[in-house]
Amino acid sequence: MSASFKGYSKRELLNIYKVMALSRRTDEKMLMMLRQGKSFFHIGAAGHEGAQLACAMQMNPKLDWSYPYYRDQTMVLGLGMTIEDLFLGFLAKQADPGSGGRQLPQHYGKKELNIVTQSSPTGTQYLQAVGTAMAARSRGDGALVYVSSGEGTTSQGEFHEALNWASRERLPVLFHIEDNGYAISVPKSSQMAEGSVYDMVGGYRHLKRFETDGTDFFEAHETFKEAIASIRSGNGPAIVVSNVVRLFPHSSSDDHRKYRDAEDLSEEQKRDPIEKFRTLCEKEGIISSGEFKNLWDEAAREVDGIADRALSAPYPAKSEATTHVVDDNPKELSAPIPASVGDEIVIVDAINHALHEEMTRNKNMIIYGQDVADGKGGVFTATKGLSTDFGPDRVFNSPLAEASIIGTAVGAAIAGLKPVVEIQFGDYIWTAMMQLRNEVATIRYRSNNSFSCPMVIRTPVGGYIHGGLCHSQSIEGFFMHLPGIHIVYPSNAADAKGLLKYACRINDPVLFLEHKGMYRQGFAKRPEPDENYLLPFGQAAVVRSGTDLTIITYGLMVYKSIEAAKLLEKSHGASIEVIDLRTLSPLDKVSIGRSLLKTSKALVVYEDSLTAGPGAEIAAIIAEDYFDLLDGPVLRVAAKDSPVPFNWDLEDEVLPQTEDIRKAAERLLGY
Ligand SMILES: Cc1ncc(C[n+]2csc(CCOP(=O)(O)OP(=O)(O)O)c2C)c(N)n1
Ligand SMILES: [Mg+2]
Repeated sequence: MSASFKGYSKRELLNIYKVMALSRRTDEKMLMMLRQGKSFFHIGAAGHEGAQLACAMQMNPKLDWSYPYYRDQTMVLGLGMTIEDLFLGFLAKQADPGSGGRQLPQHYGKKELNIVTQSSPTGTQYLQAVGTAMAARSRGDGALVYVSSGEGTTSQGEFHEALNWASRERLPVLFHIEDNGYAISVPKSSQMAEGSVYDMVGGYRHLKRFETDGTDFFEAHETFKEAIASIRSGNGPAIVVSNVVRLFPHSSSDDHRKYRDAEDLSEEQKRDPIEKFRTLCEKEGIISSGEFKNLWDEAAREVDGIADRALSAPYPAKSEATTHVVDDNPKELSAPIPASVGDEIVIVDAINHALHEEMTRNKNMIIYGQDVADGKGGVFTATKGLSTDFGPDRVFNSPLAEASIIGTAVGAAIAGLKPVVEIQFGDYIWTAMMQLRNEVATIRYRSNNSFSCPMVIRTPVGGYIHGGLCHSQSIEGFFMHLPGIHIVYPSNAADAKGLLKYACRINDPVLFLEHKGMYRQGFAKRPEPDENYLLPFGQAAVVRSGTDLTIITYGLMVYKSIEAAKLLEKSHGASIEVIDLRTLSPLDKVSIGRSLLKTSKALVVYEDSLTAGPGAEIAAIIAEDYFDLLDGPVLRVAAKDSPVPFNWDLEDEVLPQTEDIRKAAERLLGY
């Protein structure tokens, strides 16, 4: 009997077997508990254990980061999560380290092990891993970043965007594709041209490619050793395609007999990685079948005991259902009155100066987006001079891919950088919508406050510039519906500076909307506040006071509303108050109420299209909270429910005009 096999001592081999057995026994136990109605979802690792453990054993969770997908149970066990952690998550208990019971089971996360909170969309993890690798490189700490998915997920565009970015910058990312041949019921042949993911990604320069039999622990271990060594020696990213088997249906909601025949299923069983490992060791004579049997049974007993303890752990309190949507305890940051002011500046320069000051102050801040670097300095010159002053490591052009910009910013923010990124036009933010809706907005909530992704997303919006359908959009209505992201929309240079600096300092994501038609307008010029000026969110400004009617508005509509108010003062002697909301989330309801106490009449004016737009929400708030104050209906003036056309006469028809506001206010004054 040999004392070692393939370089592993007997004790090491037994440990490897034990972890794989614990993982499999956990899958089995969870499925049984599911049938007993103790939880509602399970997605198993059975068949993937060998490749996962082979990788995890060679990572350093104190230094390295990982973005494991839902099938990576043996991976996270190998990194140091406990069986108890897994059951607390499965049973949605308060002490679940991933999410405190907020997320579905098998959505891993554990701060102490650098296992980053995972969500459900297939593929969003890839760009985040790239962003974390950017942060690791900027720190120079030698960390590598693991990210994984199944083979089906490699059809997602974000997978390819991540490979493109990582290989272009030679970032230390380990891509692990666990190819089990199916994406739920869809076979690989319906995902890609014949061959393997290995072949498909052959065009990315600087990407080291490996393919391995992931059901053979020993082979996979050798493969990962080579891949990890290559990354650690600074060669850039590597991809390992592990050919594995999916021994259970896709999840507890699936029955694979509907789409896989009996022969296919029994062939898969022959490649069970745990059985393979056992047979190899037994054949070698290093471990006896009795010893394996003992370990297998012991694993079941251990899992049973842990599951029982987890069952009696407390659930989260109902009162906690909506905590941590945003930072519940933000630090006091306020200098709402400028200590001094300088020359008058336009909005785009106020933004540029705010960025400059914050970059000087915060060494972790980085700026990127399309065309942001000098000579161009942004298509509207908002970032002019910044790459020259702060260097290409901190201010740089991104590839032309919005999901890449937001996805990498998530990963960079999670790892401690402060990304302040630009989406060149709000009209093109939609390619990043999955990242925004299911990642940026939910990371704090879903991780039960363990992770957050404080970042600023600046983007020009709005019309009146003959920009046609895709350079005129107002996007705030979509985002006001989204808990977890602050929305800022300044109307003048002083506010723009104070609000942007505040956005750069807080611990939450901020969508910072800049009306491109106002960037250089004289009417939005203001004396420049000093560098300590911070304008906190949720504080509307009364920009014109009055007693007969309140116009609630923001952005460019502030000026059209003031014009309309002046016209009605002249024609009717009306005294109209105009409130500039300045931020749409949070929304300053108190200032609206205070004004209605005087005027009893509310007109909401916004550039976004009418239906289900910001005005719908504001009107509903007024109806709910201030109905008793009202002396007339709440009216709205907004863009028509139409795309914004290029032809300037048509554009004028669609977008709200001073005359529309004047008419609506006149009607309301008649009540
Ligand atoms: C963006 C998105 N689309 C669809 C789904 C539903 N879904 C969850 S897993 C899955 C299949 C993934 O297959 P694969 O990447 O091969 O991984 P496997 O489950 O086989 O390990 C699908 C379609 C999802 N979660 N996210
Ligand atoms: Mg698959």
